[in-house]
Amino acid sequence: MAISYEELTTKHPCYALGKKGQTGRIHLPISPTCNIECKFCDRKINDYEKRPGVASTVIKPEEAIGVIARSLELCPDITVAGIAGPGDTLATDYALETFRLIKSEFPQIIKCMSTNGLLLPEKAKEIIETGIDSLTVTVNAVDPEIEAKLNGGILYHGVHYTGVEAAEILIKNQLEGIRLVSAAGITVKVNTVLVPGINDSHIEKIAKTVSEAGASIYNIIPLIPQHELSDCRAPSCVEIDGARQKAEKYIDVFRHCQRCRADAIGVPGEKDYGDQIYLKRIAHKDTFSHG
Ligand code: CLF
Ligand code: SF4
Repeated sequence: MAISYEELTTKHPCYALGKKGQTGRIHLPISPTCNIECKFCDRKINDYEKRPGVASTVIKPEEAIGVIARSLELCPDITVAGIAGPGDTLATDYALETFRLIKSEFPQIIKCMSTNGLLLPEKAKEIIETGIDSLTVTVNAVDPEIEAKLNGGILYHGVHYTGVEAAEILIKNQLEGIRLVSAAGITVKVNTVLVPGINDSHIEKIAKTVSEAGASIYNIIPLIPQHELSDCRAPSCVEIDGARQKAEKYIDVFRHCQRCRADAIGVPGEKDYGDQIYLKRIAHKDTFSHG
């Protein structure tokens, strides 16, 4: 049985309501490839950028166990093992394979998975059987016309779809997947990248729709302009706060997101141990986040 939402709010740093959580998470950079084309995403392997989609290296499922053991020694506050990239966790089988290993080696660790949701309906049964405790789905729009401005295309069952057609498939699968997974008792969090001028007046609709589908908590992540959306601007603090207040009418809102790298280790927003476990990180550069 997956850990309850109530328990997650005290044991999982990304489900903390009110003040920032004090527990830690380890991100395992297991999933190398992606099956959709977010226009703000620039996936990279490097040591210096601090944002989702970036990792120093990609590791194999069997390497994850040693990585977790070393991380727990360095940071005993870690309660969560998350997989959030650098690509999509369902585009390959590595993430679910890794979670099965974690379940037998570290049964006390919360298993947290993040996905774009394209393959969620067909993988829901396996996710439930694997014993995932918390699932994040990134939903940037529930209107295909808006989603098409944020995502160029999808590769779905060997066919490349683009524009509104791609967006319709993606949104349908995300919502159906959220329904299936949440109905099995797994807590679902939804992340939305807030992009001024594209989805900023659509946040209320997303929050209402995902809440009705079964999501428990919502995380609005400010865009860091890059890639095809490099001409967009980042939302201001006032805009982010306004969006959160609108969403809160329908669903609990998480407010402490740190826009983590796919190989972050430690308590979010505090010391990061990733450079002691993975490759050495040599510099820092501000960039974008997709959650
Ligand atoms: Fe990682 Fe994401 Fe799990 Fe957290 S991060 S897979 S839910 S363990 Fe957390 Fe980092 Fe924000 Fe993500 S602070 S980017 S919301
Ligand atoms: Fe894939 Fe995530 Fe990048 Fe979107 S943001 S293209 S889901 S890796």
